[in-house]
Amino acid sequence: MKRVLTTCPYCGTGCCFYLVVNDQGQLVGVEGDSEHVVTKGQLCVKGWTAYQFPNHPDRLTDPMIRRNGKMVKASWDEALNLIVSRFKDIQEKYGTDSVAFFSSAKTTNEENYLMNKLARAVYKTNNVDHCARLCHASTVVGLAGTFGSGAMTNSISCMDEADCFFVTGSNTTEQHPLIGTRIIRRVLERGAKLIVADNRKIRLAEFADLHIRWKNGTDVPFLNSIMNVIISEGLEDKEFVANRTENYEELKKVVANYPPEKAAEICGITAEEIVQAARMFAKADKAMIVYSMGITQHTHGVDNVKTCANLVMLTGNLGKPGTGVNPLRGQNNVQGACDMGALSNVFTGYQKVTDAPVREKFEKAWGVRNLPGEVGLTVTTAINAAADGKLKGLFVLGENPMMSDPDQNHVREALEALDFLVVVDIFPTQTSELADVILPAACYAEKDGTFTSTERRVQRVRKAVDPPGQARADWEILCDLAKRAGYDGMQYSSPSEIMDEAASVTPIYGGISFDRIDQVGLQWPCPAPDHPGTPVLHVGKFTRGLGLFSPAEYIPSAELPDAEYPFILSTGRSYFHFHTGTMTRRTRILDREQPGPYVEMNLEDAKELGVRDKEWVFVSTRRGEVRAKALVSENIRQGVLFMVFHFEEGPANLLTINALDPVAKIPEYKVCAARVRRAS
Ligand SMILES: Nc1nc2c(c(=O)[nH]1)N[C@H]1C(S)=C(S)[C@@H](COP(=O)(O)OP(=O)(O)OC[C@H]3O[C@@H](n4cnc5c(=O)[nH]c(N)nc54)[C@H](O)[C@@H]3O)O[C@H]1N2
Ligand SMILES: Nc1nc2c(c(=O)[nH]1)N[C@H]1C(S)=C(S)[C@@H](COP(=O)(O)OP(=O)(O)OC[C@H]3O[C@@H](n4cnc5c(=O)[nH]c(N)nc54)[C@H](O)[C@@H]3O)O[C@H]1N2
Ligand code: SF4
Ligand SMILES: [Mo]
Repeated sequence: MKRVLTTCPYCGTGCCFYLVVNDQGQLVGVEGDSEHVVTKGQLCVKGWTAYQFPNHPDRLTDPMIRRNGKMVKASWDEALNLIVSRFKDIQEKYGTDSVAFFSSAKTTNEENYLMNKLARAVYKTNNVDHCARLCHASTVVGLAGTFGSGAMTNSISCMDEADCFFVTGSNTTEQHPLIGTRIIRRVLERGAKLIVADNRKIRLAEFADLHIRWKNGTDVPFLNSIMNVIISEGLEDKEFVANRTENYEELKKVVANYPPEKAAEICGITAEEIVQAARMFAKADKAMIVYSMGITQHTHGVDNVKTCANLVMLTGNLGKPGTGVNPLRGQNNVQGACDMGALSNVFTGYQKVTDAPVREKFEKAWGVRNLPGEVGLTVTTAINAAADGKLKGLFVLGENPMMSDPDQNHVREALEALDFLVVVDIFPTQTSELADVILPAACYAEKDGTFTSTERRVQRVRKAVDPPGQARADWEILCDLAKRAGYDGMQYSSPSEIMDEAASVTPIYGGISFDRIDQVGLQWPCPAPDHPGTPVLHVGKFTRGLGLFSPAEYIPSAELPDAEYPFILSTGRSYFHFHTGTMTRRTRILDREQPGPYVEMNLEDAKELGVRDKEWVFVSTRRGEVRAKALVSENIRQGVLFMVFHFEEGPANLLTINALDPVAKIPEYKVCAARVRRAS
């Protein structure tokens, strides 16, 4: 038996574990890493079972090409040459920006760096993006605007020092289990206060001092009103506001419009709840906000994020342990994919494509001329452009937009309108069904590299076994493709060499190398080889200098309930499955625990519709209709439905609305109007 230390391929918590390999070179188990700095050997059920899916017989093993409408096996030579020639034809016929690249938060930093390089240096387009667009795009924009850096301000271990947690729009125990248990431990063992704002009775709510169940989409008036109370009771941190921030007068003016009585009415709660939350948060010595998709996935997602930042600045909870604005990043490497420039507006380290000196630096480093200076298409706007016939070629590596993007019929229409679609994945997916070329990739257990966790910690991923059949690591595929496209600046002998190059052009990663993170990962910013990494951001000074109060007014969600569609439909995830289910639905234990689509609904609503628990219902919106099992309880607010997007046979994204935040371009997954009827 061999044990290989690596990092979990599921969520952004960043637990590390040993993959156990038998003498036939097969993965047979997982062992916790008791030395791990953050989680000390603990894992959730997805981590414990992460050795199973790589062995699944459905793994892609050969390149495939569509011939006369059918997918047939092909050689790597044929498949890669076809991609090069079709992309060349498309760009010649329709222009440089008629092709786009979707990168992947499932793949390594090194692979995301290469996607950013392939799109920009070889194909001369900024049309490169990834699922952060569907996830924390609002965070990246909102916190960059207020603080100057769009990442989690503090560390996971900081939670052991907090006196008050404000958890909003994060189902922490299910989605970031090892962070959820950490919060519970602090509450139970040290009496830290816990405010949970979620209209579902999530597990954390059982431990909360205050559980607030307002209407989805009303975070801005709720948080503004909390600040209104803090200011009117003189509970703000006057010294912090005076010395570390700007634009306070503007904030005061805006939050003055949200007295508790008025906000309570918009939010569907009591004024008393707002006052209590305000006092609890402001009076704590060290308080932090922990948030996730409930805050970001709205047409006013950036406003939500900025409003969270305002509250934390107002109470002086920044730049020290136990505090901060802590957006929990979702995918195992979504932080890293952003850091490595898989975003349509920035190169690595958030260096803007619109800055001429930045472009010059990358032109020199990559040995190319004329890097494009206009912001490219995002995952969401690329799909729209394809539907409009403006985007003709799409290269999707490690994403499944058919199941994860909003409004599935629209996505299908868009992908079918393309001239040429390439999918690189480890399994066949709903997206690869529409592809012209499919390339088989090695999974996390079959390659070397690094992932960056939610707390900005760069950690090693190590090869434990060989990939199945002809499958190759994404980085090898990308290098081969670049060479065939006539670019000789993308040849590497190992991922370590790729990281060295990425570090040399990325100040926040400047001191990171495989040698340094061999045993313990480092947290960026880590600008130099002797820098110890940075557990807490904005100590003494914000990245942008002063913190910028950025007040926002309430803007209602794009589609609200009416007589025809009387419910708010909200979507998200569950403990046992991950996203579009490609990996967890191929893991026995997980699939057994949760075998199919369901919709959570309130008991009173169910009574009125004559729906019983576990009965099949149809949920419909203006976009489509889905069959799911009703889960009836008091765990969800009346008038609200909740569905997960894991199941192909009941795809929540057939129902969701393609409405975007105007700046972040993130979809409104958390609110649309729906109705329910019995299926029999
Ligand atoms: N098991 C598992 N773990 C995962 C994932 C997975 O698919 N499965 N995915 C990973 C990824 S990529 C991500 S981004 C994270 C996401 O992690 P979370 O954001 O924690 O998960 P969600 O279920 O999307 O939504 C969180 C909560 O937001 C609440 N909510 C809905 N509407 C609103 C609103 O208007 N305002 C507020 N404040 N809250 C609202 C919902 O009731 C829900 O409980 O999880 C990561 N971890
Ligand atoms: N309705 C609704 N929709 C949502 C959300 C929501 O809350 N509600 N949340 C959104 C969020 S936060 C996110 S992050 C997105 C996620 O959206 P996606 O990223 O599209 O979803 P995943 O299922 O994680 O897709 C990852 C793909 O990568 C493949 N893969 C895994 N490892 C590798 C590898 O090493 N190499 C390659 N090449 N492929 C690999 C997997 O098989 C899978 O097909 O979904 C979004 N969609
Ligand atoms: S908490 Fe996240 S990183 Fe840790 S084992 Fe579970 S899925 Fe993996
Ligand atoms: Mo996400």
